[in-house]
Amino acid sequence: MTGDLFESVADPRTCQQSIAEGAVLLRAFARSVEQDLIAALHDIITHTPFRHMSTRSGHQMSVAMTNCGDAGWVTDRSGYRYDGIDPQSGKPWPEMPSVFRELAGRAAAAAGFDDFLPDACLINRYQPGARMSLHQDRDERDFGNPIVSVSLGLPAIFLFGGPERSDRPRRFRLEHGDIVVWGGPSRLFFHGVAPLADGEHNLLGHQRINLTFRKAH
Ligand code: MD3
Ligand code: FE
Repeated sequence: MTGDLFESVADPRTCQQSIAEGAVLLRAFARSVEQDLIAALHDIITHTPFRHMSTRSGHQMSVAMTNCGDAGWVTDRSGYRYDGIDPQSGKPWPEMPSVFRELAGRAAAAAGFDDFLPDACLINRYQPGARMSLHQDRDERDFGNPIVSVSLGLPAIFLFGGPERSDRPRRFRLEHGDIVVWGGPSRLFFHGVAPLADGEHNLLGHQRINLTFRKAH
């Protein structure tokens, strides 16, 4: 009986904070399903392993990536795009697990975006030293849809700029279980991730995993 009572209330570690117009940080929001997320992630990477993609300019990214869902984000010498087929296997990306889809939907709703139905989940793996330089996410069809990001494993310093590349970024430490919903004007803000510091996370070891849920098409 007490179990039911406790399960019906929010995780006391969670809290909600607006960090820019349309951007909401949900601390520890993913913690309640962390085991299921990690189990689903392990299953995905047996089918479509992490790989270091190359940019159009031919540079290999320090972040390793894979995808699940109907569309996956890929980059190669022809540029950036969403593709239904994993170029490495020649097969469709694994289906988006319901625990992923439902978590993204609940987070979006908590931030005020109802009926978010992502068709793409880009999965980023940071090992110590890996980083992501300042960029905008503009490969999706409709910028009216938010992007939902879920941080797992080691903490990272997230760099959050503004609408211009030259806007000085603010720094946020994103920890295991934190979710950020990026909608409204913040959807097109420049952002990046500082080089990952080494450490050991009790569930994921020497790495950080970031899931970004998108409506690509
Ligand atoms: C702000 N990933 O995959 S997630 C990316 O931690 C990406 O792996 C970073 O940037 C990561 O494109 C940051 C947070 C994030 C994702 C998308 C955004 C922040 C965003 C889109 C617009 C504004
Ligand atoms: Fe991004």
